[in-house]
This record gives sequence, structure tokens and C-alpha cells, in this order.
Amino acid sequence: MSYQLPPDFLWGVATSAYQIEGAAEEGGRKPSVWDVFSSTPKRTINGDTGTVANDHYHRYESDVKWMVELGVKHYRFSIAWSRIIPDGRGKVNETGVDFYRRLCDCLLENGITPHATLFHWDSPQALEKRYGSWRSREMAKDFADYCTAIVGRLGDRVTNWMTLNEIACFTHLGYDVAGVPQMAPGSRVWRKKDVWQTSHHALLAHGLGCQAIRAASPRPCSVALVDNPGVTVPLTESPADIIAAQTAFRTNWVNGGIIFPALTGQYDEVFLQSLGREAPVIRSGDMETIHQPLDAFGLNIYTGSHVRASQKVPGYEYVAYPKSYPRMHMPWLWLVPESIYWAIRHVAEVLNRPELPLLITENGCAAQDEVTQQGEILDSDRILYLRQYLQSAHRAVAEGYPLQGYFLWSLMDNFEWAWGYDRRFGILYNDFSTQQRTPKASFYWYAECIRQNRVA
Ligand code: IFM
Repeated sequence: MSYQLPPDFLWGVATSAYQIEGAAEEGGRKPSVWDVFSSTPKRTINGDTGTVANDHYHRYESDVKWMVELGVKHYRFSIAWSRIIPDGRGKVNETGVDFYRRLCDCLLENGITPHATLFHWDSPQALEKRYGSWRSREMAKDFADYCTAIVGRLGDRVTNWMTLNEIACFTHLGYDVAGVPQMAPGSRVWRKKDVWQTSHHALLAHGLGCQAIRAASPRPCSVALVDNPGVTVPLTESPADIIAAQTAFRTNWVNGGIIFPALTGQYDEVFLQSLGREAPVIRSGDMETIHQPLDAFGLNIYTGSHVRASQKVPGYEYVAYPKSYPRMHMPWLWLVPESIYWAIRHVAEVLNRPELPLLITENGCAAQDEVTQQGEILDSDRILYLRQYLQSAHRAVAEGYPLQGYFLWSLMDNFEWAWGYDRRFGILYNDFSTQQRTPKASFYWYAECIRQNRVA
């Protein structure tokens, strides 16, 4: 099999603002919740923060040169709300907007299309103080106003917009902290209902954000949401295991309360029943606001769970990973390449959205990279991971599912949230003491995929 992809397949790389920009106190930027969280003792490994990160704010031109060398034609990055409206609402900081103007100009001059995510977790701390960020419905309105401000200013350069990245992570992992160490910012809430309320507000922000983007864009544009569903993978591909995986997908992790409302306009019924009194308050009109027409949908896929048919109610069971099951350098990063194919197929068949153009907006892995005496990083483990996931993406395309492109996470090693700089997801190695970037073997392998337009 040659694993050839269609001529118009989008090859990209992805990053996010807080994870690479640094320059936390420059250009009028004010603190985000991640500045405060990461500078609080014991919140991140080694007390790492994104204050300097990859210093991309000052080095974006040379980072774009690396993209040119890679041959990539699409770049997904995020915009920091706290650079654009440092107080969360109110006055726009034009110096912050200018940074993204310069970045986009540099991308466009180099033939690279910008894909901008408007929110990748780093909300202004001022809104945390004012009303507890996502705990309040006000956050959705403030987010939409921020969308209006930035899309109106950058819409002459950017036509591919993504509203929010991974709602479950910045709501459920931030607020649902009863009894477990907090993995992300968010004031502690003890009731599940309050946690579900935060993700409901984020869904509203997505809906209002879509409307704001379309109203503010000076040119026709594409609007997407980016989600990381819990992917159920049939253990065998027997018809019974496939039905089991499809059934389980509805209630796996937070799917029924996030990807379902976004794509169908309703919380999944079985899921809502299982929440019972812990379900969020849904006001009249909310579901219409949330269920906006989309031009694309982004899937961030890293792993999956195996499911098989069972005689017992509910007709399926999860299969635990055996002791020697392969895993990359994160506790949750089991090697389940089929998860890409099944995520795509579940959107088409379980969510009944076979027409919706899809993008893999993130896929990649952390590996224990070592620099050899010759200064090379021979990450054959990362190549093994990426090749198998891309083959699974190819299968989806070959079977006719509307997968349009793939963004590798990540262009370079960066600030991996609570794991700080301890975990490396990049295909460029970053020496954080010198900010020197070095291509890993996976960089050259991915360049070959792009050059040959196939999974090499
Ligand atoms: O680094 C993160 C990213 O910010 C969101 N998706 C998962 C990546 C790896 O954990």
C-alpha cells in the first residue's frame, strides 16, 4: 500500500500561545489564569511556567523558517486573549494585535496558511477575579466580544478560525477537583453539576463566538470547534464489537455532554439521564445557540479505549490495557492508532454528521528524547507512533470519510501545562537554556511525508 493522500490534503503543525510565546509581561499583555496557576508553588513540575517558554514572541520569524524547511503549508496557532483584551473585557490592546499581524504576514509571505484558535486555555486572570471565569455565563458574552475585536482586526489575513480548544480540559480538569490534585486553573467546585455548568458555558461561548466571527469577518471564512472526544475502538472489527464501540462512544468520558451538543444540538439522552441531578441548568434557547452551522470540525486525537460486545447490560464492556501494552511518555498516552479512524467514523455514523469536513487538529506524542554525542535526536519511537496514526487517517480518507487535513502536535517542544518542560511533544527539539531548535529524526520523516504527499 502506498498510503498516498489526495492532492489537496492539508499538512500542518500546531502550537498554542501560552505554550510557546513567553513575553508574558510585554506588549501590554496582562496575566492569564495560567500565569497565576503555574507560578503558584507545586502546581507544575519543577515549578515551570510559560513566562519565557520558547520565546516565540521574539523568535517567530525563525520559527516560520523552520516551517518552510519542513515544507508545511498550514499552521495552527492560538491567540492569547490576554494580549488582545488584557482585562478580559473592554479596551483592545493594539500592540497585542500587532504581534499576530506580524506573525500572519510572515506566514503568508512564506506561503503558509494561518489557522487561528481563539482560545487555548489562557483566559485573562481579571475575569477569574471578576466572576470565576467559566463558572459564569458572562464568560460566553465576553468571549464573543473578544472574537469580534480580533476577527475584525485580523480577518484580512486569517480566514480559518477555530473557537475553543478541548472544552473538557479547561473546564472539567480545571474545576472538577474534588479529592484529586488540580491539573489546571479554575476555582474549586465540589458539585458535578457546577462542573457541568462550566462546560455548558464554554459551549455557549463557542456558539456566540461563531456568530461573532461570522459577523466581524471582512471575508468569507471557515469556522470550526476543536474537541478531544474519548474515542472508543472496537477490540475486533466484528459487527458486534463495532456496535459496542458505537454505543459506548455516546457515554464515554464527557462525549455526551460536549461533542454531542455541539454537533447535534442536544446532550445525549442516555448521558443526560446518567447525570441526573448533576446535569447543568440549560436555559431556553441555549441549545440553538450552541448548535451553530460549522464549516469544519477539529479532532485532537492521541489515544483511545478498546471496547467489545457483552451479554450484560449495557451490551458492551471496556477492555483494560494489558500490562505490556505500549504507551508513550505520558500516563494516558496509550498507543491506539485506530483511534483516528474510529473518531472520524463515529462523527459520521454515531453523531450522524457524514457531511461535516474534518481536520485532525492535533496528533503527536511525548517521547524520552535524547541528544546523541553528535547532537542528533533519533526519535524512532515518535516516528513509529506518528506513522501508525497517519496510516489510520489514510484509511479514513480511503474509505471516503471527509478528512481534509492533519496538524501534527507539535512543531517544537514546549510548555506542557502541569508537566512543564519535562515532557517533549515537538519534532523540533528545544534547548530551553539557549532556545536553540534542532530537528529530530521525526522532523525529517514528516518532511518526507509532506514532500511525497503520503504516509512515508
Ligand atoms: O499540549 C497539549 C495541548 O495543549 C492540548 N492537547 C494535548 C496536548 C498534549 O498534551
